[in-house]
Amino acid sequence: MAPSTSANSTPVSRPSRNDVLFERAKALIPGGVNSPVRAFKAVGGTPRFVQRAQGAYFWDADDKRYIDYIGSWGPMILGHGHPGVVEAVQKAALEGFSFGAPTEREVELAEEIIKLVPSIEMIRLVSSGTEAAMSALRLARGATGRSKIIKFEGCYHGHADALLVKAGSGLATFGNPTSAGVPPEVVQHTLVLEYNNVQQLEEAFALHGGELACLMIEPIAGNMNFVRASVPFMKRCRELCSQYGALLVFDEVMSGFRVGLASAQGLYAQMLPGFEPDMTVLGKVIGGGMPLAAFGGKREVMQQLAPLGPVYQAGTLSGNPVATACGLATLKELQKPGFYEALGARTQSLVAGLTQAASSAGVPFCGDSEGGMFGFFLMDQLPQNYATVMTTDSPAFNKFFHAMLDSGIYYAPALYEAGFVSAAHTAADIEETVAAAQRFFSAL
Ligand code: KE4
Repeated sequence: MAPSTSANSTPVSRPSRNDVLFERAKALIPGGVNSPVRAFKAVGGTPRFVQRAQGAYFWDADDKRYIDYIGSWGPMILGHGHPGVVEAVQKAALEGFSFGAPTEREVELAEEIIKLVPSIEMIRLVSSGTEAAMSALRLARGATGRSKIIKFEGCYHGHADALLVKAGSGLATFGNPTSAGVPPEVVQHTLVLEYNNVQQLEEAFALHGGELACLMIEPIAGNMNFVRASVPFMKRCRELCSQYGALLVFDEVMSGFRVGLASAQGLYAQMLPGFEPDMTVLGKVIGGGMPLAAFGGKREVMQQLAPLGPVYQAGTLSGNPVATACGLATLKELQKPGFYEALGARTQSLVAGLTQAASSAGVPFCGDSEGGMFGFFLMDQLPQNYATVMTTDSPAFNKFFHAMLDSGIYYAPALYEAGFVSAAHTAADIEETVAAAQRFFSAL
């Protein structure tokens, strides 16, 4: 609350502009937000309305500064307002906002992504991760002539109907919708399994393998905070997909170019020689904060897409000329020598500092990170699946979240979300963050 003085000069507290804006927004926009997680429903309190951002920081409607560990949920890997990216976007905007016609920059971005992701031979640009995952799913079904798919509890692939599914009551039963408005028959082909459960995976393929179009997975699951697919589990995903002719689809919307230049698939290729997915879904970082996502894979699959093949997919703003300029400028910066080494070390220092702060106060705490993506849990051991993640003491998390927010540290407003460090975060920012956590944990 920002105090002010009334006529009799006694200080009166003026409502926060965040509160005022939130009330205005709630009257016009469902929940006052354009994406549910922004509403702070999981943690309570008033969302911070961002007025401006620069580098590792943003300033809210009360002009309070926060160290930003969300970075638009992943895209802002360089930090906000990187000069090279701003310049590229400004130049592109002056040349035209949208044409609905092919441009050279779409070709350049396709070339750049294909150069950096060897498993991708052809790629289609779209405007959001949801659109990319939905299109990849349709393509997998069209290319295989099969309807059934496997996804995993705790993995989020955007809000396309067929992917808004929770686990059924067993292997034989397929998913139930997680959202109203999704008819059960739309998800009847979606089988939801437990992440990292090899036995369940084997059983599902034994039962349904010949009917499976694809298995879609977040290789590092940022939608249940930060859970890695174990190497044995990922090895079996690859082997079983190959054995039964299902496509292995990596949803790297969050992990793509965030965990490393070769994305998560590059990490698994180091541990499983020759490993690669059949299709990859990308977003966030490749747009640098502008609406741009993509899906790509082997030529023989991708050529099933219209206008070449029978699988229809389209988009007015696909490959938008301003968004592609933003994405290209971002990818250019990521390839500079030492970029990920420095980013990874900075992120690791954050997780190590937070863990130390908690453990020195006797608070159960563990965390993990890869590149510029991290997660932490108020528990002793890193969870391996969604059910374990959700055993987190959420009131305790919410208390931590708000204490950090009050200290000007902005984490994801939900315990099942990952966090992100940018190249703009400094050692001093990490020290400030860890100090705030130390104050909180030692006061418990
Ligand atoms: P979008 O449609 O939100 O661009 O992307 C959907 C999506 C697909 N796949 C993965 C692995 C994702 O993480 C996402 C979106 N991530 C969320 C954060 N958990 C975006 C934040 C939001 O929904 O507002």
